[in-house]
Formats: sequence, structure tokens, C-alpha cells
Amino acid sequence: NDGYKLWLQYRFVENEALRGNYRSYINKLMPLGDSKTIEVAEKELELGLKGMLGLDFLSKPGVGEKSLIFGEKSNLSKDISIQLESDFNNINDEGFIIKSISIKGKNQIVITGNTDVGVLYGVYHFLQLLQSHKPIEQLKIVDSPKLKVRVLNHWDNLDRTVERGYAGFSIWDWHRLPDYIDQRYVDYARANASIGINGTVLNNVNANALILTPQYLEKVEVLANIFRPYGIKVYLTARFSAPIEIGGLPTADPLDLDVIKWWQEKAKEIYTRIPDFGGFLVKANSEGQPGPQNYGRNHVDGANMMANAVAPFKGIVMWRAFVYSEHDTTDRAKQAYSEFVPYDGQFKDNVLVQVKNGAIDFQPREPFHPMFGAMPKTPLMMEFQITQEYLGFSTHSIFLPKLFEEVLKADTYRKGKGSTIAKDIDGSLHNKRLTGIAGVSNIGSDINWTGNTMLQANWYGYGRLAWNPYLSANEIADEWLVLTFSTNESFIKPVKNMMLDSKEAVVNYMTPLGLHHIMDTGHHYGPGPWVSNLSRPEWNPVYYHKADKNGIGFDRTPTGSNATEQYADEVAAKFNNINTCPEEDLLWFHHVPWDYRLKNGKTLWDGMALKYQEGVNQVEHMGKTWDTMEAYIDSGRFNEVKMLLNIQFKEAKWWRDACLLYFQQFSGKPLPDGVEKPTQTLEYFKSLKFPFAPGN
Ligand code: BDP
Repeated sequence: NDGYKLWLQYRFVENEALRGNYRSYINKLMPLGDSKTIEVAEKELELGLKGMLGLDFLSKPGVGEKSLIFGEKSNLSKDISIQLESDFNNINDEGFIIKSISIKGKNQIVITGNTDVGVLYGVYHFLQLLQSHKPIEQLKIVDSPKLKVRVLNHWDNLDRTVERGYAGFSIWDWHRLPDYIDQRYVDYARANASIGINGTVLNNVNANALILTPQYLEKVEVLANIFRPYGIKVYLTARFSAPIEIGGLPTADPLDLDVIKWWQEKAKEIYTRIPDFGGFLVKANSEGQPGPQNYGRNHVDGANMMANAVAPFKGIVMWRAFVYSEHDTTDRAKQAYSEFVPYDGQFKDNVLVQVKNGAIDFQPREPFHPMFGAMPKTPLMMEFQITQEYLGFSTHSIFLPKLFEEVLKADTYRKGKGSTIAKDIDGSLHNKRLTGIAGVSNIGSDINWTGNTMLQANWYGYGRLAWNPYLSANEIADEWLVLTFSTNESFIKPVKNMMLDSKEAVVNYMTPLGLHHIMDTGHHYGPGPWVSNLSRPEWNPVYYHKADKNGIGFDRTPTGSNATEQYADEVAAKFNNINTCPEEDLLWFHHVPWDYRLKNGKTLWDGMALKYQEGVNQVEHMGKTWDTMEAYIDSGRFNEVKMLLNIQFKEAKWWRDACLLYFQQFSGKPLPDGVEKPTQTLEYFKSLKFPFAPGN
């Protein structure tokens, strides 16, 4: 098993009684309607049922009396729809109903929804029930996605390199498109549809304007046609200066009439080819990307101009809030909030402001971004990073739904206790109509898509949380393990525990107690807390940890940068007080003396060293757990994960030793008992260079 099939394995159900039971409910497929979506739903059922139950429906038309009926509401017969009326009241356009009902005395299963795409989601859910060996006697499942825009962001370049990509090259073969259709495009769509992802941004946020030329739009159109039956819309990242680069205009000023017209015509051109084009994603005035500020305009001017261009076609603009200026270097963490919150209420209603989960940048742990909850009149979409730029690349097996869950559950207190981030992004906190979430994809041309089978769980888990941001990491791990590997509890339980612990393990061996951004710079591979020579101060790890003889950490309280003032009072008060600040965020908010006493009675230095050691121990334990799993799964995936866990163990030790040796120069204290002695010198770790680290 090379992992290509992801969580759509459709393993044969070995238990004969169970298989017989399933078969007795599904003698025949009865699709209603003839849309492309119903066609792909039928195909998926055939594939899945054949794999799991050994039935070949094509060769046995019409046998038996129990059919699986699937089709959208408008195609249901009266005697069926009448029985589902109240259920239909409980789903939205993309929701589904799976129900056992009795028709003319016969017990039938119906999968339906308001749209064909809803039906397709229901079909995938049904197949997942069988793969998880769940009973299907009395089905009544009614479910809808809680967010509207559920997209993957591909940071893929037109030359097929992937920025921060660790799973090979881009799956978009621009050179051979539009004529050559890679089967991957279809399988990509299937995988996404099976978890409810309904959009894909094909190109990097650091965009190349060429994607908007007819030559590339023709290729994009082909992908859009492939994805459409699966309910997946295509979006493009638009380079703000495209009117200059490919339009021949002298400016990209968003208030310039020619520029406005250029974008309107570009939108029209795109929608003529792709009537359901999703819209644009824009990274503007961030890390050197052009934007409205180049012309003395602001984010609202830029976003609204583009939003006007796509509005006649029901398109949206996702405008990123990942900005930090080189002119304001007091605290990078404060900048997005300062720049965006004053604009609350000024964006057009088809603009979503896309905010990273934390105010710095996709760290192993970050306190939640203070913009969440703080813009009641602006739809904010969450941006998670599924690819592991700062978390050991695809070699480290880390289950990210743990991180995502922590963020979604965080309480902004903006409307009192319980104002969680999940409630802001699903619109319920402030009654927002447009809602969304983006995940920076970890997908590439590697045979197993993500470079490490275990990281397929992060794509899966992201999709599940995009559908329902209230799901727990625990449930998601259960689902994914069953679908991907086995239903055997002796496998599921230990591997699930290993996954659930993996996120804290990486925090411990990289950035315990609120440390952040101490990865080696540029590529972010491995530790580099000593780096201090980059042109912009906030690109240097020393800017973030501020270690000195007195202590370590970034004071963001009122005695320091006062970044905490950007949170609701209750949250700010908690972070400001060193006694109530969660220890996991301690050095994010405070500069703390080396002999400060942690809650466990240890000094900060000892506690930090022990955390680094704990991270290493956790990875060692993960490896040992995995080693006992050989009997339960195929050797292909078993060996792959085993080798990767071994690399992760080595790299965890590298992180521990390099960081502790470096910080020890400031603390001047010995390593406490229980922490292994480094086997190399600090000079050795500093001398390691990785000019060819992937994803740069
Ligand atoms: C940073 C990455 C950089 C991205 C940037 C972004 O290092 O490659 O372009 O975020 O999100 O994390 O725009």
C-alpha cells in the first residue's frame, strides 16, 4: 500500500455477518437525476461497495428489492419527500440527510439533500459508515457544513515548485495542461469532496500575474471543469500589480479608472470561461508583495475594488491580513490588528479578511490572533497552515487537528465568556453572513500526496473542522485511523494516543513555554535561535526570544510592547499577570528571569530544559508505539512511518541540544538531572547549513 488512496481505501469487510448485513440493505443503486454530480456519486458508490462488499452493481442490474436511493430533493418522489420534510428544514444548501425510511412496506435507505452536492457529501458519509463498520439498520443522519467557504490554499508556483511544500512538486502540471488530464486531478477532487472541502486556490499567495493570462486561464478552466461535479470551486491568487505586468497599464492604483476597468474586464473574461469561479485571494503589501499602499491607498480601497469586479458574478475576495511593515519594528505581533481593525465595517460584503491563527506566523503554538472577535462587522476567515513550515516539514509526524482545535476553542471574550473563535468564524458570534476557512495545503506530487502517510490526517482533519469547527481532535483521529488503516482497536487506541500527544511533543522539543520563531531562518528547517544577521529585525530569532543574562522571553505586557491591549480586557488581564498567564504562553508574553519558579516548583531554566527533554522522550515513545503496530497494517506504510519517526527522534534531539546549549550561554546554569548531555558543541550546531532545504 503506497498510501495513494488516502482515507478512501474501501477495504473489504472481512466479517461475513456484517458484510451480509450490509449487502441485504443495498441490492441496487437508484440514482435520481442525471447531473454530473450524481454520476460521480454513483461511480463512487460502485467503487466503494465493490471494494468493501465485493458487489459489482454493473453486472447485476435491478436484483433484489432494497435499493439505495440517492438524489436531490427536487428529484425525490412524493412518498419519500413527505417523510423527510422536517429534516430538510434542518439542512442548508450543502447539507445531507441519510435516512432509513419505509416505502410501500419496504425498508429503504435514502441519501438526499437540497442540492446534488449535498447528496454527494451524503454518499461519502455513507461509505465511511460502512468502512467504519457502523450499523446501518436505522439510519437518521442530518448534517450540514457550518462554514460556507472551505478552501485549500496551494502555495504552488507555475514552475511546479511549492513554497513551503514538502511533498514533492505541485500536482498542477501547467506545462501539460489543458490537454493532458492527470488522474490525480480527479482523485484530488474525490478526496476533498469526501471531507467537504468546496474550493481550491490553485496558486501561491506570492503570485505570478501570468496565471491571469488567457494562456493559463485555459488551463485553469480545465481544472475547474474537472472539479465542478465534486462541488469544488476554483479560486486564483491575484497579484495586485497584474494590470501593470500583464495589462500594460502604467499603474495598479485601485482608484484609477483604467485599473478598475481592467479588473472588471478580467473578471468578466474569467467568468465567461468559468461561470462558477470562486474569486480572488490577495496578499497585498506584505513581504514585498505589491498592494494599494504603494499608491497611498489602503486595504479597503484595494479589497473593495476587486470585490466590485467579481460581485456581478457572485464572486468573493479573500484579502489576507498577514501584514507587517518594515518601518514598524516594535512588535510584529501587533501590526495586523493595528492595520485592519480600524477598517471594521468598511469592506464590501463579498470580502472575507483572511487571518492566520496567530499573530506571528504558524508557530507550533501561538496564542490566538487578537483580530478574532475584534471585527464584528467584517467576516474573518481562519487561515491554518497544514503544511509544516515551522513544524519539522513532512518528516515530523504531527497531528495538527490538536493545534486547530486549541485555536478554535480559544475564547476571545469579545461578547463575554464563551465568545470562541469557532463562533466568530462560523458567523454565530456577530451574525456574519459570509463565513470561511482556508488551509495552506500540504499536498504534492509524492505518491502518498503528503510526503508522510501520517500527515494525510492533517488534510483530512482540516476538512472535517472546516465542515464543523466544533469537532474534537479525538473524534477526527478515530475517524481517520479507521478509514485509512484498520478497525482493530489494538491498533487504533495506541496510535490515536500517539497522534494526540504528537502536537505537544513538537512544542516541547522546539519551542516550549511560549518560545517562538527560533527556527533557522529562510527555510525554517531545524533550530537557529542564534540567528541575528538578517536585514529585517523581525526575521531574526533573537528578536523573538530576547534571551539575555537576566532571562528570556518577549515582554508584550504594558511594560513591554503592550500587544496584550489588543485582546479583550479579560484576556489581556490573564496574559498580563505572570501568575495567571498560561505557562504554555509564558515567554510569548513575558521576559522571565532564569530562576523564576514555575508552577511545578522548578526554576525557569530547569523547567525549560526538562520540557525539551520531555519532547524528545515523547517522540521516542511515539517510535516505540509504532514499532509494535507492524502486525496490523501493510508493510509499505508501516516502514515508511517507522523511518520517518526515526528521523524525527534524531531531529528532536538536535533541537533540544542546540537550543539548550545556546540558551545556556545566557542562563549560565548547568543542565538539570534528567536532561541528557549534548553530544556536540554549540559551534557544531551553528555550523550546519541547509542551502537546499525543501520548500524555500
Ligand atoms: C510565511 C512564509 C512565506 C509565506 C508567508 C505568507 O514563510 O513563505 O509567503 O508566510 O503567508 O509563513 O504569505
